[in-house]
Amino acid sequence: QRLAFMARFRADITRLQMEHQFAVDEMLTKVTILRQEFQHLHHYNPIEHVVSRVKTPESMLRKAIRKGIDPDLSVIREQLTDIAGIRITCSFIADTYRILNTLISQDDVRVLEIKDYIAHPKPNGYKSLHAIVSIPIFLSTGPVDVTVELQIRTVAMDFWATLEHKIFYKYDGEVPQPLIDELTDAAAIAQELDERMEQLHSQIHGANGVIDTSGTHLDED
Ligand code: 0O2
Repeated sequence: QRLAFMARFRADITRLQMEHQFAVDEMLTKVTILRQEFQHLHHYNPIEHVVSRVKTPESMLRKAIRKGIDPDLSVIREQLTDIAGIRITCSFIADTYRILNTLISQDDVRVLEIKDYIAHPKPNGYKSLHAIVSIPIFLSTGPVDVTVELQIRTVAMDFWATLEHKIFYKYDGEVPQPLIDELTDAAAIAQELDERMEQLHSQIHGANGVIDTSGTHLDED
């Protein structure tokens, strides 16, 4: 009986994982379309790179336990909002908002929550736009709404967050104060870099950051 339960649980969690992978695939298609259309219309690509991942069953269960979520799969599906994650890295701050707004204004994308850590950075200096959205995927049994976490940030924010994440895990969350101070300082430098690059960009491409295609324009490459 226990073995039958385990087999069913494994089958169900694999299905949950698959559904989230389909949702990631749907969102990635949307991002690819935006990227190509933008390039075509404005001769400019606001997206530097995109990464995605779906949590493994082990990682889902670990996070559920850490967050005190009942390890029942229907509860995990509802309360673990980052089983499917997509991180979009943009060149400039204005692009992060532009990409987010374009994605969430699509009819089949339902916004569940937005956290603007760019306007309101975390105390450690972490900056990023986070959106929890729900999109339908169409299975043989009918449509299923699946939650996806979007993280959108600039290259400088991503550089900082990646290093901070490594340091956080290296010290198991107990990062020594001098390192925390260094990181906070580095976050301020990353912000300054973002602002200066954005200013340069608008000087070249106009205030809206998009190349004016009515006249001569600079090639992005
Ligand atoms: P991992 O290993 O990247 O998956 P949540 O833990 O998601 O339920 P929270 O903290 O309210 O709840 O969500 P939030 O603030 O939106 O953060 C979600 C994710 O953003 C994190 O996932 C990280 O990926 C990233 N993040 C948030 N804060 C920081 C930070 O200070 N530094 C870095 N480097 N990344 C951050 P996980 O599951 O915590 O981690």
